[in-house]
Amino acid sequence: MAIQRTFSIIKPDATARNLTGKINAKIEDAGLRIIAQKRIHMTKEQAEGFYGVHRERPFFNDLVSFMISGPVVVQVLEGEDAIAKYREVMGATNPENAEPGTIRKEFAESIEANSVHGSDAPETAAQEIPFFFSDDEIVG
Ligand code: RTP
Ligand code: MG
Repeated sequence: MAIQRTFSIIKPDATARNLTGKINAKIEDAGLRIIAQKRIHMTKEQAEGFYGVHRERPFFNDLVSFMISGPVVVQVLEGEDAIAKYREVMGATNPENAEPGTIRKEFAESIEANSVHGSDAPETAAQEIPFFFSDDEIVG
């Protein structure tokens, strides 16, 4: 399996509970390297653009409101099979269905306030990384 990059967000529910370090430990323990990271407060326009694929979904407005409700930490992760590996470390979207030991099982509050985002495919990662990072902010 090739070395890949994936895009991650530590969501407002997690930053509010001061969980950035604990989540980063799970990422690093899985063998993924944090090669870019910054704490930002997303604008409404950024959140709407980032989640544009979900525009028609019933939860879109709530999701945008949630993502701008507090600071987030955006990251680029690098490692072997990073996209699928991070999805595994995250656990299922709904924490009730997440495997023990995953970030969402341990930390998520609900299907919406589920602590982390991770790209779901190479094409998604290739769009999401430059949405928040310029090349010189990523140090592999
Ligand atoms: P993410 O994009 O954040 O990594 O999560 P995901 O792939 O596991 O889930 P996705 O289907 O892409 O949904 C994006 C985010 O929208 C919120 N959501 N709310 N209220 C609901 O039924 C509902 N469903 C999804 C979650 O924050 C989810 O992560
Ligand atoms: Mg998704």
